[in-house]
Amino acid sequence: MDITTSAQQLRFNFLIQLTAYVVLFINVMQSGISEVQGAPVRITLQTLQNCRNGSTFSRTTSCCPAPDVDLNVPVVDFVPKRHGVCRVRKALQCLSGEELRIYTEKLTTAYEIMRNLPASDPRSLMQQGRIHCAYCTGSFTHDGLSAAANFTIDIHFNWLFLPWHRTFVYFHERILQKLLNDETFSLHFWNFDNGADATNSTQVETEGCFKPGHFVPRIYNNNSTSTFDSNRSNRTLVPYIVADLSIPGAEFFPLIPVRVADEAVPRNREAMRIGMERGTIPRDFFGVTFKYGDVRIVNVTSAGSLEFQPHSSMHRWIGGGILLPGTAAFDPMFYTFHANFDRLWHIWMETGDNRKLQPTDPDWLDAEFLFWDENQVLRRVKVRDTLSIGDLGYSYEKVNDAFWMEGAE
Ligand SMILES: [Cu+2]
Repeated sequence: MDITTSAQQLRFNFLIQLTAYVVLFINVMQSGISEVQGAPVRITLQTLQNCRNGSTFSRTTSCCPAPDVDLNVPVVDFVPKRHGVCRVRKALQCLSGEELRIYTEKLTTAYEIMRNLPASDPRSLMQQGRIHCAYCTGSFTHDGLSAAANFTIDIHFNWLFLPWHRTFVYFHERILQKLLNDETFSLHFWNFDNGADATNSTQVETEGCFKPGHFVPRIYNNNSTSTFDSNRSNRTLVPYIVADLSIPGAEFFPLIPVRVADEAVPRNREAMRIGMERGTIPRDFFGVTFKYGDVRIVNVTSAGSLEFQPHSSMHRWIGGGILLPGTAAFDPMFYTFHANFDRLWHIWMETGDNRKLQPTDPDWLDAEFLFWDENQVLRRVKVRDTLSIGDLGYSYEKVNDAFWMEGAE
């Protein structure tokens, strides 16, 4: 490259940078962002009423509440049940005998009822799927700001991911309980991170469940029951294929290779170690901040370590409807696999001094969402109310958590 070309290149780079600053300045002036920074995200009735079509991977989505869902209703503050009976969410692969028979019957009955509720009922599977879709396709806009300028809200790729999904699964579980008229019912979890061979485990004699959980739970794979969804990828139908927790983006298309267990298990162990790393600042595990007045983030590298991987990988591996945020929560499998991410967040918090790295910023603690409860009452939930699963009335069965931590620092 000669000197003239270098000088031209420098001028060109300078002009590009100058243009970017001018565009940024205009955006800031138009949005009034300087006045609104430093406030928590708030989903209000107004946010719901201003819901609009969103988009995911260039496809338009229509996920706003159905027109006959009444949005002129009182909103009731959510208070965690601090003294309720503590239920245990168990590892699906460890249910057997009569317990498995009863659980299968309850789970499939609940989803059958949920699928058959009218579309106007926010507890229907259709509306449950739409709620997740609306929260992750830019359908909601920060109150008072412009959707056209991209001031829309996403609960992925930022610090809202963990608390929002915990609360979503929590209310989904309460709805299942109500449909069954059984307050003791728990949404058991897909323990996909557990690739341990029980016979090799040093902990086999201690309390807990040590069976490998990295296969698709059979209870969700019976095509004659309500927990099945024919949209999933074909690989989920093949018995005893190990789920892949570390699919690089480059393998997204056209086909994700099927890895044999000998290859998949060590890869998964490594993916879990990285996903569950302590990190050094809150951003590492929880993701970047997202506050009122921020433009929507759609960049996976902004996610916390657990969301980045294995979460995104699992969405790709299951595939079909679960591949895309707009359609993921129409499949009952979404809720059991997200229960496991909820459990992993809980385990992370209980490990060493990780708890010190949980954000203390009031803009995270006071961020608030709206969810319909089991009685179709709209509940306002703040992030600070979701931070203890004990307060929410459940715990997780102990499984071979140490499997993927073995050998870690
Ligand atoms: Cu997800």
